[in-house]
Amino acid sequence: MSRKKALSIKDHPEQWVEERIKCFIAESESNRLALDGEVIYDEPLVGFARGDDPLFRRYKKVIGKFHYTPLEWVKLTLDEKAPPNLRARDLRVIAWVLPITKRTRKENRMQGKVTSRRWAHTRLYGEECNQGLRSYVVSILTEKGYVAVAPFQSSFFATLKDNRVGYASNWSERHVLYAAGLGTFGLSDGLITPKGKAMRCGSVITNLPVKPTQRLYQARGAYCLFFQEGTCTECARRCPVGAITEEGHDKNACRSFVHERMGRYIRQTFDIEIHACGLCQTGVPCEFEIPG
Ligand code: B12
Ligand code: SF4
Ligand code: SF4
Repeated sequence: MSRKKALSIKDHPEQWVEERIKCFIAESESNRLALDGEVIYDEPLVGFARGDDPLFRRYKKVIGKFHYTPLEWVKLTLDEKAPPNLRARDLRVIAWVLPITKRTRKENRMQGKVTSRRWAHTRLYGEECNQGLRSYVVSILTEKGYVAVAPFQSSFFATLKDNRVGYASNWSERHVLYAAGLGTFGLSDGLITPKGKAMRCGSVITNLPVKPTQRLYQARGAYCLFFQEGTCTECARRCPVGAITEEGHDKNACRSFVHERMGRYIRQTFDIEIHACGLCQTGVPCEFEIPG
């Protein structure tokens, strides 16, 4: 990536990482839709959390014991290659938001019952780009001699159905972003960031000593109009299967629509193999900004 040279990793670790993530998204061919060659994501947002942030222990209660801490991820994934005596406080989590472009958001916004072609392509090829970014961040940090693990790419990563919280994973990237100061949860469960909710996200754990990003919120629903004022509920109106109500998000109804009905529809209509929906992420006040 060409804008690389200016900053030194030792003197400016935060800017060094942020610059590289932004360059990857600006320059990588993987950030282009095969449909028409247009970009998939706009400029990313980047944030950092401490490995010993008390939130990671709290997630063991909020999500479940199966949700690993950053230290557990490094030890499990690197095994004997993990530096001896590595402590939670030596670790940081790098997290990013990949905002979905205006054109793709607009196309999904026009839809009422089914997802749009560009949204489905973004789900498929945009996640490939996100995976490429996770690998890229791991490789540039490893090359510089730092520990780097992308839990989503670890053989220990798993999704599951828990008795209490329902569909979940052992590394929830939304919760990681919340810890890294990048956004708060909405009524729909979607994470609302300063670039809105129509986004995908990713994360890498490292021992590069970046300064944690300040969280400009106290409550997990701070950016959602429903949690703040009892108004809005536009995401509930947008959901074609009534999976969002004032009680929250029905993951079973959502998952069966997204994975089964939309999976079939996308295969038959767009000829690609992926499940997607995202109607509750577009045509809502939190689509591309913090509402209010
Ligand atoms: C499993 C999964 C699903 C499941 C369950 C979703 C869910 N709510 O967890 C299903 C199949 C339903 C699903 C659907 C979709 N998904 Co999905 N999914 C995941 C996956 C693989 C794991 C999510 C996870 O671990 N959840 C853990 C559970 C426990 O989270 P939760 O129930 O939402 O958490 C609540 C509680 O923790 C609660 N809470 C209670 N007390 C406290 C206290 C504190 C301090 C905090 C912080 C929170 C908290 O707040 C949370 C919100 O209500 C992630 C990828 C990843 N590894 O993170 C993508 C991910 C969440 N999905 C994503 C997307 C885009 C989608 C879809 C739009 C499909 C699409 N691509 O078109 C829909 C949207 C559904 C919705 N309304 O949000 C994005 C999220 C983007 C965003 N803006 O939020 C992710 C992060 C993928 C990515 N890498 O970008 N998904
Ligand atoms: S659409 Fe409204 S109620 Fe739903 S998450 Fe966004 S701000 Fe909250
Ligand atoms: S992703 Fe689709 S089905 Fe799931 S809650 Fe959002 S609008 Fe409803």
